[in-house]
Amino acid sequence: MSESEAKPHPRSEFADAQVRAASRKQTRRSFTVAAIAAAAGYGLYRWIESNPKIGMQPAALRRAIEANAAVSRALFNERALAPTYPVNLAEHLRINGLIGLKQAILPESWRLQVVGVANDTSFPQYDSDVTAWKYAYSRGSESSEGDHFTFIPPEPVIDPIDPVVTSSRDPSHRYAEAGPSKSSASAATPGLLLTISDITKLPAHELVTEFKCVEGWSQVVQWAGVRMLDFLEAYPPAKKPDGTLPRYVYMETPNGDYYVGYDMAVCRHPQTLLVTHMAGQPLTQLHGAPLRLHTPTKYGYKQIKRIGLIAYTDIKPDDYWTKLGYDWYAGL
Ligand SMILES: Nc1nc2c(c(=O)[nH]1)N[C@H]1C(S)=C(S)[C@@H](COP(=O)(O)O)O[C@H]1N2
Ligand SMILES: [Mo]
Repeated sequence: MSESEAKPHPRSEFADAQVRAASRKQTRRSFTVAAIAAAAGYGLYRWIESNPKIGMQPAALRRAIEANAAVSRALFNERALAPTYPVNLAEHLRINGLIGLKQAILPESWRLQVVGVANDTSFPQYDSDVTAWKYAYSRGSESSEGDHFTFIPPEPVIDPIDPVVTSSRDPSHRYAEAGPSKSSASAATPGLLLTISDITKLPAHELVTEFKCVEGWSQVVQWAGVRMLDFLEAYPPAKKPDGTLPRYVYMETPNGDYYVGYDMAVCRHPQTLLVTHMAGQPLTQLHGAPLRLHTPTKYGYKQIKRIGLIAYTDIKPDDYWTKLGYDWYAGL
């Protein structure tokens, strides 16, 4: 990590050029806004990069993030696009954060539970209790979870001969540091159980963006999948009795260990993807197979790997890292 800090990043120059080109098209007023916000964001980024030892905890960093989030919320239209990059600048994303990925999941056992869809009973994928779905995991050693700091363990090997079928809440299960989510779907929640092909039949999209972790590293990554916007159109949220739409989207891993809450606006952002492929390859287990979320508008901790549940809700959802003191918005 340290050697890459010293090098000038070709992608920074590219981003600068892109920002300049985009800015010329904007009005003078929005140019000023973008420039102020970019300066604020760059300042924070430099501060993080120059900090010799960033863990997930320093209070100063947390305050800076909160201030930055307030600035970006005040200045940025939620739809402002993040810079994209030529694919030749894409790197291999490191593995970071294994909460909810303890055991390899058997891909054919994966379903996406979707809660809060309009007219859900009219879908062939309707199920009267999506929480009863049983995911299958491979037997084998557990990777050390709870250690959020960067380490690259070997990919767990799936043993197709001897799978262990567990419910999503097996009794031996112990929660990671932040504890259980308050926003998990309770038993007997109706909804849809989608297969991966229900998702990949939506229009395919590719995106090369910068992925930024709050710990102070970033990488340019080539993502492919479907837009969350298209998912929301295919499986639209039910309106509330007053005719308005729920304001939030909640997502969690199949075992409920990792969970993230999003504003509906973030999910409607055209660069928010439900990702199935990285660097032209299907996602690996530790990168969140078969489905993860990417949004270049938020830090990495808002980009959940191995999504098991998507729920539309009007109650601000629980969020793993927010419980441990991080900003809920995590905006960039
Ligand atoms: N299920 C799950 N998703 C997660 C995490 C995690 O621990 N578990 N960590 C988050 C954080 S902090 C980061 S930086 C990215 C890392 O993604 P990567 O391992 O593919 O680099 O995943 C995010 N999504
Ligand atoms: Mo992260």
